[in-house]
Amino acid sequence: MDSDMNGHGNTFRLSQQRSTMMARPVNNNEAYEDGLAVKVRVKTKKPSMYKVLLLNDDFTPMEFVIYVLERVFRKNREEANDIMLKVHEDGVGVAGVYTYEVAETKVDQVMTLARKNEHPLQCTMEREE
Ligand code: TYC
Repeated sequence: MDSDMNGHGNTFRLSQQRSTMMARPVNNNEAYEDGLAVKVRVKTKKPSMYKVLLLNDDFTPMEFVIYVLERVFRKNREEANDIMLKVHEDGVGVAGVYTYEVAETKVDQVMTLARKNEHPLQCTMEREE
């Protein structure tokens, strides 16, 4: 055996010549038994996803919320308008769904823009089930 598939279409070459005294790659792609490399399955996990939520208030102008949705969440005018109205009517709405650090950055960007413009707009994140 000198190669194997990892289930994702990648071929790994497994060396049978590596002595037990030589440096080994530090990953989970190979296990060693009597100096022989054996392919092992690597468990991967999808990252948790986080909803970034906008909260309604009575003072932030609708146009500012639309601007935030376009600028921070890359929505087009129509999408931004729909999300803004949803928040206005229901009290809360999803601006987008991202991995943890991206969601955190978007929340920071919204809060910074809101503060700079002296609007009480609130933005939070919540893990998606
Ligand atoms: N309710 C606000 C108004 O009537 C508009 C608004 C929408 C504010 C969404 C915040 O997240 C928000 N001007």
